Amino acid sequence: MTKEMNLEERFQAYVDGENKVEPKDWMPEKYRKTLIRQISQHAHSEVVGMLPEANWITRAPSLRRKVALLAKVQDEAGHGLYLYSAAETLGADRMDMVDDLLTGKAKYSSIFNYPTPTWADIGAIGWLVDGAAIANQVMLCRTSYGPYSRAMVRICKEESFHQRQGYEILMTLAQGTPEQKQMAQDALNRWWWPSLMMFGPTDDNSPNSAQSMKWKIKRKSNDELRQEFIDKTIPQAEYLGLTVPDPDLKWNEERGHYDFGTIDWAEFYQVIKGNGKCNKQRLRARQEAHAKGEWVREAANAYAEKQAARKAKEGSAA
Ligand code: BYC
Repeated sequence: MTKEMNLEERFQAYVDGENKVEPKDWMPEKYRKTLIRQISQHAHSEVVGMLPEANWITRAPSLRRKVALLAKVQDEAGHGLYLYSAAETLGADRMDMVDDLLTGKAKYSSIFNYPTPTWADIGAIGWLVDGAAIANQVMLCRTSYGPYSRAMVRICKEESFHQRQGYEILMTLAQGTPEQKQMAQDALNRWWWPSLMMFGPTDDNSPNSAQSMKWKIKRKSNDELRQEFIDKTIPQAEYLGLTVPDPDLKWNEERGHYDFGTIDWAEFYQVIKGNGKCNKQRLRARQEAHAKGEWVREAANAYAEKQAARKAKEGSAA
């Protein structure tokens, strides 16, 4: 690096050299803000993402299914915590982030605003939603911000178990009675298109992508990841004997990828504006959980204050 390079150029050269940015390193303010935005949205998604599945814990069809689902939902709480911590390393305040979620100011993934009317939806979430999350998060393991990339390595390992858990539920249903197979098909019909929306708007409508790719926060574009997910998932649907609800879906020999139909972007923007089927229900559930946890926060703060007072006393006595 030459001496004449300004800070931003040095930063870009550092990132281009595949070096990880750590919390105390200098970084452009916009890089920091972009990461706080993305990581906090990701954390909120994990926390809200517990709700559609938690809805089925008490109704899981067997003890084995219940244990696996319980473990998955607990993992998601853990992912939320790693991610809030990663955002804190950038100077974000956890209570502010939580407030932004509870007041509806912050975004979280559109996918969690859809209902889970049957047990097959739990299979579809694991297979498709966690499958889409893995496609997105494998590239985030190589994101330029160190704490985020390290959190992602651990999260991806757990997501792989989640995906298998969901696929196995659907495999059992798909090999069951005609009614069970229909249940699996209906869940695929409900979750297919919303899963494709998880990757975000098309590249030409994604305001944040170009800069995030330049800074290597994102390593692949929304459209690239969506295509990878589709190519990987269609053979899995065929193995289940289920039909993806897209009449335009066709293997394109020339491109070496599946062509697919048009995503309903009007629906996507309605959902992220707060007008999806379950947005209000999800926020209400988070607000209620937060209110019920008040005594835990109070107790934790009281303990922390007591410890701090004891340390101060010991310090002054020494
Ligand atoms: N839903 O310029 P773009 C999980 C927003 S949780 C809602 O392309 P970016 C799991 C976007 O935020 C999965 N909003 O943005 C948990 C931006 O709005 P602002 C969550 C969306 O950031 C439990 C605007 O649209 N995964 O795995 O470059 C159970 C323009 O978009 C969505 C992550 O969060 C959406 N789908 O790219 C099971 C991964 N898409 O902030 C599973 C980390 C876009 O400008 N995040 N928007 O107002 C990312 O990789 C990126 O943030 C995105 C979007 C690919 C999502």
